[in-house]
Amino acid sequence: MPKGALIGCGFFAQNQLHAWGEISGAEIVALCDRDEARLSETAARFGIARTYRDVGEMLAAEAIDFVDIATTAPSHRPLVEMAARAGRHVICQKPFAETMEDARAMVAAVEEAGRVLMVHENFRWQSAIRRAIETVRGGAIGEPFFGRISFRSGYDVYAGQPYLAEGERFIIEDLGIHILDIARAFFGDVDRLASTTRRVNPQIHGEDVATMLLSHAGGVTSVVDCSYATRREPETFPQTLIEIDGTDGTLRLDAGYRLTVQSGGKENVRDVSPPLLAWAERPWHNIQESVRTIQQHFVDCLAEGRQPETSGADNLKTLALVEAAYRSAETGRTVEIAAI
Ligand code: NAD
Ligand code: 89V
Repeated sequence: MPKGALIGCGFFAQNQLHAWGEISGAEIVALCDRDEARLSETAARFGIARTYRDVGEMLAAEAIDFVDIATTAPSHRPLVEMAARAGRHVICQKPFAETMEDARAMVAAVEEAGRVLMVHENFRWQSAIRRAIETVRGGAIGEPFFGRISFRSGYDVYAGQPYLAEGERFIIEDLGIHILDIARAFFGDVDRLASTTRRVNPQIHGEDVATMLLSHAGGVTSVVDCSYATRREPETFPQTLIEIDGTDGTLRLDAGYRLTVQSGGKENVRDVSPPLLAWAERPWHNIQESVRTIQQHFVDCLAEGRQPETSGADNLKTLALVEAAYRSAETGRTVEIAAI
């Protein structure tokens, strides 16, 4: 059974460790964090005895097959490159990198080492979104020609993740990245993107509202809109709402995980609420379930010798959309994705 080590015992890593406890075919045997308090608390909570404050020391001492990097983006490139040099497979949290240069270097390093690199891009793995993707791919609404993928909320994300209020970039890099990735999962590669951004909350440094218009290579036009400044009831955090028009019908994923397909004069409405895992809590249970699913996917890919759907190479295409969105908002121009 593959053995792994998790690096970064912070806010979100707790979900990853709970999920590892339920995944068959892999085991986390060591933990690393520079912060002694977080490291020892997490080690005690999950009963993992082997702990390190230094990643190099851990890689030298532990006979592990993979590392699960749960740190924030600035540390990703050095950590991924160290793991690649040590011949380990890698899962790395999103945002994979702050620049395309760093992202390409990480993909090249792991490829050169002949190992697997997956980005923990989990939103497309949420069960409700998966059901919608399968429905569209199965042809239920014919050929899609329009999509709107929308995430609007007033939830206080800064309480759990204070760094989100501090960066020059916020919503596109942190949350929009997931929503752009969902647009790619539905409609494929993107040729051009135009966007606008705005900061509504004066207490933060980056943008908390972004609206993006995507022209997909296959002919679909999609709108990806994100906001953490939307005060409405019911609060829908962290649900992504979806509407897709196809040549034969429409699909809607509405608030409350209600999936509606209208086609051929018929309407089918399903409740696609995610299960509440034993360790999960509302409203995060949607995201928490997807963590287990994506980590299981990684383990399955290792066992079967195939590339993960959200591989490092795949994620370069999502990151290019993030870069394009910032560039377009700054210049007021439509950006060709091939130029990123
Ligand atoms: P955090 O700041 O709470 O935790 C990060 C931890 O990493 C800290 O304890 C820090 O000490 C440790 N660390 C940083 N660099 C290190 C290094 N070089 N060696 C050892 N330890 C190191 O951050 P977080 O909120 O848990 O976010 C982590 C990542 O998870 C971010 O990239 C964030 O975007 C992502 N995230 C993803 C989701 C999702 O649904 N996929 C949700 C929330 C957060
Ligand atoms: O999923 C994430 O990356 C989180 C949040 C949902 C708060 O945006 O940072």
